[in-house]
Amino acid sequence: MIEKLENIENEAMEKLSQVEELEELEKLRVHYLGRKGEITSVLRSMSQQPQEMRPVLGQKANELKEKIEEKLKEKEKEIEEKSKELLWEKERIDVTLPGKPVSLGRKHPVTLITEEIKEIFAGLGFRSEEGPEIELDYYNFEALNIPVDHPARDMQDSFYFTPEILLRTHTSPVQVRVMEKQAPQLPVRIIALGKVYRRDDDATHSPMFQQVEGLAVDRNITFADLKGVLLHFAREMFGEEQQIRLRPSFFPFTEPSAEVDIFCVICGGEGCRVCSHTGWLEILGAGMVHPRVLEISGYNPRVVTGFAFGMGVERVAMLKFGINDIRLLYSNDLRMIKQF
Ligand code: FA5
Repeated sequence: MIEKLENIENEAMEKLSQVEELEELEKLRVHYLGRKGEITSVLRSMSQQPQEMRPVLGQKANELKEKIEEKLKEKEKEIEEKSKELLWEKERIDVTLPGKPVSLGRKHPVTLITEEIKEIFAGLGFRSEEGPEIELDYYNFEALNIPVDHPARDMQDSFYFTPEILLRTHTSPVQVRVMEKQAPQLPVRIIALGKVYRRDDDATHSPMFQQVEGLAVDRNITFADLKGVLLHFAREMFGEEQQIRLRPSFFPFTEPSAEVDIFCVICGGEGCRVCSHTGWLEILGAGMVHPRVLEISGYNPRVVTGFAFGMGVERVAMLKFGINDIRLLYSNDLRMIKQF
């Protein structure tokens, strides 16, 4: 019997030391210590042993039982630790790996220029106004003294919804809307920034583009004030040395009128695609507000005068950043935007 117990012990210890999974461990527990297990059966058969042997055998069997229980516990702990380590190994974060870069959003070049324009004119006392992009024919054309047979009114040049409603072709209608609201109070000194739409499409003309309208109405405003404001703007935007050039022009809502060019900083005046090989790029139209427009908007043209201008924001951005095709600004190409 003693020998049998020793055999059980040897076998159990060997098997237990080889176990690697909890399931196997449980099987061994049942095999040795369960109700029908080997130790249990030894203890049960005790009554068949000689009387004097029973205490020794009992003690030995119990000692073995305890030894196996202890080994089971030890093994269980060992297996659990090991599986935790494996899990940790699998889920471990390798802090030495290079990180995934998070790319930051940034402002579009037209937004950057818009903000700068607002700041420059705010410094001269011009407040910002807004007008609708979907405009009435009345404000876009009629109130601006643009006659019915003017080419801009042609379906080929403007986007119409109905004969009376269209996408505004310039920001000048805001002039009339602001004066109507404010008349007869003086002075009027506003800029209006926003999108405008035309049937245009080439390297310097986009079907949707942005304009800044400027308007100043007061007593004794002269053409020299207009020129001074525009020169100040050009130098703030492009540097102290910047030159501007005024060319006589025509707009039905200003008299006299001019177009203003900026010295082409892209080619340094030598001539390139942006400036159509002239060394100058037209950025705005301007003039003294036409007496008829003042009158329609509620001001007395015998008492007040005013100047107005309408500038292409993309043209300013192209010159400032050296962009040679306006379409790049609206291509939605992140490689382009990331450069600013
Ligand atoms: C006008 O739109 C007038 N309303 C400007 C004005 C306002 C004159 C107040 C007098 C008094 P014009 O069509 O020339 O004028 O356009 C003004 C500027 O917008 C141009 O000098 C140019 O810089 C820009 N521009 C015109 N068409 C486009 C286009 N398709 N894409 C980008 N910029 C354009």
